[in-house]
Amino acid sequence: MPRRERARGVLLGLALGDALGAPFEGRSRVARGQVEAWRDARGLMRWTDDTHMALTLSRRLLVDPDLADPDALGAAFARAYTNEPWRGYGSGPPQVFALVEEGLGFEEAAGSLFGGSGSFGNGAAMRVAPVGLLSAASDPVVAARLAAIQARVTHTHADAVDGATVIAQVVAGLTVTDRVGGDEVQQVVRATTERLPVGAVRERLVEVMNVVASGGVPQEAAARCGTGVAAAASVPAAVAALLGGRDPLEVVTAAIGFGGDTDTIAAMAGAMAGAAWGLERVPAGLLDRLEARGELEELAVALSST
Ligand code: AR6
Ligand code: MG
Repeated sequence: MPRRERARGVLLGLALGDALGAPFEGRSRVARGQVEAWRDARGLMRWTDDTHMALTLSRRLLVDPDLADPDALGAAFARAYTNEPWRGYGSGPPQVFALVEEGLGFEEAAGSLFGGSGSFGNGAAMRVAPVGLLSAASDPVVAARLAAIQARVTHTHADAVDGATVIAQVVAGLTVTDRVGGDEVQQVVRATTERLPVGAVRERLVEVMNVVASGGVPQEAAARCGTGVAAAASVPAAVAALLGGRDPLEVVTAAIGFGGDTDTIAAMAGAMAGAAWGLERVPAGLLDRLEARGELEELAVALSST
């Protein structure tokens, strides 16, 4: 499958997971039939802050692919938030934007949150997938560096940075591969996990891989790591959905079924699954319902030729 098809799969997979998962956010379990009914409905499917921030990051990467100016990225996030504050943002990013208004730098402001520990939320991981589309990101060191730079604008906690690194490296690893079957996905996840620093994200990824390797269903793996907004829970949960699936719609539906932070777990899972399998098996009618579908595709193609 051509690289640009995988790239389209990443950004549309992210938006699809986000928009399909959004109505179910916060539920403890979501029945498959409920997700299928929403999948088969008609009308525009709006996405939330996950895709909103991923769009902003995509546009910035096209003008500054090294993220040499992180504060310019932060300012772009802040402008997007000011224009559309109703997208379902967590409490952290708007606090960062307000502190920057008062004169702090972005990283300094982000580092002061939550008693000085910085946010461990999944906000840096949910938006990072476009980093994995850059050809430079096929080097895992580059992917990790860019993931961390874009994270630290709003999320300085090690778990948030590690979570973003995982999504960026898995997307990058799968986007550059010519042929992807179940084995390649497992290999990319394992290599990514082994490169991570010791910490909560790595620990739970190991647990997810063990559950899946011993024949456990993704639901069981996700239940072990939790499905809340913490990066250390939701990023491994998204990986569990990826490891249990064979096409993006199936992966996203499974991820929503876990409950909890459904839109963000499904957005991260959808981006990784889109990188692995593209969109061939996703009904065109469903993609047509996605808000800003055309712009997402254009950005994906542009990023994958950068
Ligand atoms: N200590 C205690 N609680 C924390 C800490 C910490 N160090 N870090 C985060 N929390 P936030 P996000 C809690 O606000 O990561 C949206 O729906 C705290 O309750 O930085 O950008 C997105 O779509 C904090 O408000 O947001 C995501 O699904 C919460 O974790 C989700 O919210 C989230 O961290 C997270 O987005
Ligand atoms: Mg969300």
